[in-house]
Amino acid sequence: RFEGVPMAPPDPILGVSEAFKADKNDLKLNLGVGAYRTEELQPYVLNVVKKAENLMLEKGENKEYLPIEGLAAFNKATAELLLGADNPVIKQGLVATLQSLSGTGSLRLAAAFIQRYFPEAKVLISSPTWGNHKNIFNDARVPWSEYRYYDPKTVGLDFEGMIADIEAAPEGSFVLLHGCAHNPTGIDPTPEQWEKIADVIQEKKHMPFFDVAYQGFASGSLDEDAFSVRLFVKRGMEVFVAQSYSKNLGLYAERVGAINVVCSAPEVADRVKSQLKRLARPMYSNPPIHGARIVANVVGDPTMFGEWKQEMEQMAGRIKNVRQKLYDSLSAKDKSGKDWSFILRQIGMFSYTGLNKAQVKLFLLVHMAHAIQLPIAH
Ligand code: PLP
Ligand code: TYF
Repeated sequence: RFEGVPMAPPDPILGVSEAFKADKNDLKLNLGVGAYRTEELQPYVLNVVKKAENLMLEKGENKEYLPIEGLAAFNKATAELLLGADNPVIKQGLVATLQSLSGTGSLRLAAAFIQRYFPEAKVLISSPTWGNHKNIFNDARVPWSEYRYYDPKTVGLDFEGMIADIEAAPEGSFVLLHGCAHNPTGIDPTPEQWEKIADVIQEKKHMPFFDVAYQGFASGSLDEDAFSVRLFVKRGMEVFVAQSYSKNLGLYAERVGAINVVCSAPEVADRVKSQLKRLARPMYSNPPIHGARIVANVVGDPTMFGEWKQEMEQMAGRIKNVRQKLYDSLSAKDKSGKDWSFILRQIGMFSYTGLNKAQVKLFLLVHMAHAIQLPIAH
């Protein structure tokens, strides 16, 4: 029966990791997977996470099932981190929050919700975007199209193109936006541009749909990185937000995240939440407890919360530092007079160099040759 199953293509990001493992060169660096490494190239478990885990072990918490919507303390903490603890929409009960399987699982749940309750709607995604976005909407049978985002001429944002494409989309489309630190370009709109984006989305009665995978990890500040989402919420708009704790708390493999839906009335939020639960139940029944407890314990304890913010700042700072070094060495070595400052304007763990395939190959060849001290004809 299974003979007819064809081989699936490998995941492009995981493919790079496999090639990396197989490579014997000492100077190899894996620039594919979005996972933070220390200066010594090692994976990093945050001290505050270890501390929270030790406390959890001491307390001897059990492993009983969570309810479908997840850990209540986590859901409260995650909505407050996203929107600000004193945001009126929280006080008014307008936010439906469901713990889900990290960023990816939360996006997938949101996609299932769109497919079920807005079967006519289309999702607009940026060109380019994180590769998995297309897979998620394809598998959920949600039609999508792209809006212009990256401008190769400036290695910056094609803002006019973006606005024009969002404007031209059918009324009531879902517009997927990266809350901060756009993956893969590292190019974010300015605060003024965010205002204009909100204007068009509001005029066209579109639904803003944020993917927030890097809150606090991009700038080092949880509040600064939530600026875009809070701007839309402040306008009284309904907003969809998927959150992930993979990067900012280094919980990659624990699968901790949430879907938040800011609604127009508390009854609406209750109904939306009930339907999200109904979708989650036959998919995975309920989410994992360990990472959710870590988040709830860290955020719920002022000392640990402070320590987390410090470690987040350190990670964001190191990434900015690496970015500066890349800029400095490119500027020093490149005699063509090209302006590389776009590298400094990008944010987060991804960077677009603006180099084409042939240039990247030459760049690698020259660097490898220098490193292993081979003579090379430039
Ligand atoms: N969204 C974006 C833009 C990402 O870059 C990532 C991870 O790289 C995710 C979502 C989902 O990550 P996870 O499922 O580990 O939370
Ligand atoms: O896209 C990323 O960077 C993360 C890492 O099979 C990842 O989602 C990539 C591929 C994969 C699992 C995780």
